[in-house]
Amino acid sequence: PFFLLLLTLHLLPPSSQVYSDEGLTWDYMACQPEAADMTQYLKVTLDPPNITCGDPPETYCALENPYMCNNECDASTEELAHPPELMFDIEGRNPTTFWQSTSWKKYPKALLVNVTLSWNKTIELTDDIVLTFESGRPEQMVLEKSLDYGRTWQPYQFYATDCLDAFTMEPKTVQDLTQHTLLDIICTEDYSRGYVWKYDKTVRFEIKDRFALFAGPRLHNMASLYGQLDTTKNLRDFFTITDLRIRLLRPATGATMVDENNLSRYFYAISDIKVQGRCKCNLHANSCVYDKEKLSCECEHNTTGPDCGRCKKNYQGRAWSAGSYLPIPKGTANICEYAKTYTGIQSNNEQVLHSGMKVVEKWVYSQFLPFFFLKVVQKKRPHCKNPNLTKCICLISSPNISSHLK
Ligand SMILES: *[C@@H]1O[C@H](CO)[C@@H](O)[C@H](O)[C@H]1NC(C)=O
Ligand SMILES: *[C@@H]1O[C@H](CO)[C@@H](O)[C@H](O)[C@H]1NC(C)=O
Ligand SMILES: *[C@@H]1O[C@H](CO)[C@@H](O)[C@H](O)[C@H]1NC(C)=O
Ligand SMILES: *[C@@H]1O[C@H](CO)[C@@H](O)[C@H](O)[C@H]1NC(C)=O
Ligand SMILES: *[C@@H]1O[C@H](CO)[C@@H](O)[C@H](O)[C@H]1NC(C)=O
Ligand SMILES: *[C@@H]1O[C@H](CO)[C@@H](O)[C@H](O)[C@H]1NC(C)=O
Ligand SMILES: *[C@@H]1O[C@H](CO)[C@@H](O)[C@H](O)[C@H]1NC(C)=O
Ligand SMILES: [Ca+2]
Repeated sequence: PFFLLLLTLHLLPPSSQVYSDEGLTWDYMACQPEAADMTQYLKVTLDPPNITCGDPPETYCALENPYMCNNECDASTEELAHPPELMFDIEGRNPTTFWQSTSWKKYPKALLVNVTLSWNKTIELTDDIVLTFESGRPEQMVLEKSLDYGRTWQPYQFYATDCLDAFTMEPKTVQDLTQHTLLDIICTEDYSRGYVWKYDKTVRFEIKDRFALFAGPRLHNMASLYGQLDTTKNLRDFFTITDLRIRLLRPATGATMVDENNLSRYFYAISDIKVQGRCKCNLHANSCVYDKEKLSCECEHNTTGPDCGRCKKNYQGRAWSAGSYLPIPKGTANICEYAKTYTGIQSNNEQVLHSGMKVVEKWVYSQFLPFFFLKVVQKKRPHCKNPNLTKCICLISSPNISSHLK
């Protein structure tokens, strides 16, 4: 009777109908934190570290007018400094606040800058990444991502005025992607081409257009998207990051050739970066807390770890698995089940086992069940036919513990 308790602890996540900008939609309230502005929780690193303008102070010219060189950058004066934090401050200030690099003094040597954003936590993107440039948009840049805290990097998207010339890639747009090519990494000319100092200042990585390939143009069919995310690890991983890197490779140079006599016209300046997402908690947490400069999931279902990626000690009654969006809309919690683990006991009860079963790791004892049982590894499920095995659970990693009790 006790073991029934183990099997009925699932709290199914509710679903609800919500109004959004796009009208009435279903929002599946699986056990996951709300999406939020993730720029509040990141650490920004520049490479080279001393690439921010103003030390020593310098004047720079407007790109559209080489005779307007009265702009000053001075790191030691607050009003004239352009530190990296100004990419993440509250918008709506006039004039805008922005980070700015030193100018392209070493032309024709490339002006290369990496802006790296690190969360030290796995994040799932939920909306477009949007970079707003105060200067012209770069003529060449790459957005990269890491899924392993910055050890390895993969490109997310290439951006250039001329994709063939810059990266030997055919220019594409997100509209060229299909469900089958969604994971393709493309080079786009949508956000660099032409001289658009005053008008279009943003560079995007289009998350929503990619979601729409499964969820429909106005994201009305989120069920279809969640279904896909649940069953396709590659797709889930595509939208998951721990770090982002903006590799700035060539600044805006305007309509004309680079003016070698006035290199103070060429630099990078970014006024805002938007990254919307949620902590990845493997559908085992409803909230994510920011404490001591660190994001972590508030794990439920007897799971633990920064991403709720494993079962708590004494809750390893079966193998850990992520929660599931399926069946929609309720999902499945996949909680970790109680099983107190003793590692020290060398029992001689081995003879109670079927021949052909291999004992591994350790003896396991459940407080709820008044007997020992064994953790065993076997490809096929054992059948416990031996009438002498009255109190043996043959395969405790099965979710169906009760069916093994004879
Ligand atoms: C920045 O650092 C690099 C290498 O450490 C050095 O070569 C360069 O002169 C420095 N630039 C400035 C503006 O201080
Ligand atoms: C750059 O332009 C400014 C503004 O006209 C001018 O004063 C300066 O001499 C120019 N620099 C060079 C090297 O031509
Ligand atoms: C920027 O990052 C890339 C890899 O992501 C690395 O190869 C490069 O050395 C870094 N630094 C600069 C200044 O580009
Ligand atoms: C990242 O988080 C881990 C804990 O999950 C912590 O031990 C580590 O110091 C953090 N690293 C940085 C660079 O903050
Ligand atoms: C184990 O998980 C269940 C279901 O989430 C929860 O009710 C219970 O409190 C958890 N137990 C512990 C010790 O965390
Ligand atoms: C069960 O145990 C009895 C006596 O302990 C023994 O005679 C019998 O052969 C055993 N049955 C099997 C299938 O091992
Ligand atoms: C779980 O146990 C029940 C009852 O013994 C059985 O009908 C069902 O097929 C089992 N499910 C699995 C996945 O083994
Ligand atoms: Ca700003």
